[in-house]
Amino acid sequence: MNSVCFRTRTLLAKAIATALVAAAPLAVFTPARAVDALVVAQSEKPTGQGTINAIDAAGHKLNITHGPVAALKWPGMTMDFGVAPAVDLAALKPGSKIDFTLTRGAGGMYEIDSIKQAD
Ligand SMILES: [Cu+2]
Repeated sequence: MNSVCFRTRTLLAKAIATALVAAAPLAVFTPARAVDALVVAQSEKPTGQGTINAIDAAGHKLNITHGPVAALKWPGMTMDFGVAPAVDLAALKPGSKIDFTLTRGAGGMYEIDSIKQAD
């Protein structure tokens, strides 16, 4: 092996090593993983805590004074929420403190889709 050939091989080896190091971080952000991360983010429901002021059983709605909903950048407020049909309102009472999750209903408005009594 002459010295020119040795030098070429050394440079080639260095180039391959550099390319592998450069490619490694990119492998973490393949399109497939980016899509996975997006799906996970979308499946995490906004959560809130509040106190029930009034229950509209016929309209399947609650009036709640809730704290900030960080995921939606909502401040605390008092408001009416539609409640998904699967949620049983019979066990709830005005004054109950609740943890709830939100999902976008058919009309695009957020509605409560799960309730857990917090007291
Ligand atoms: Cu609100």
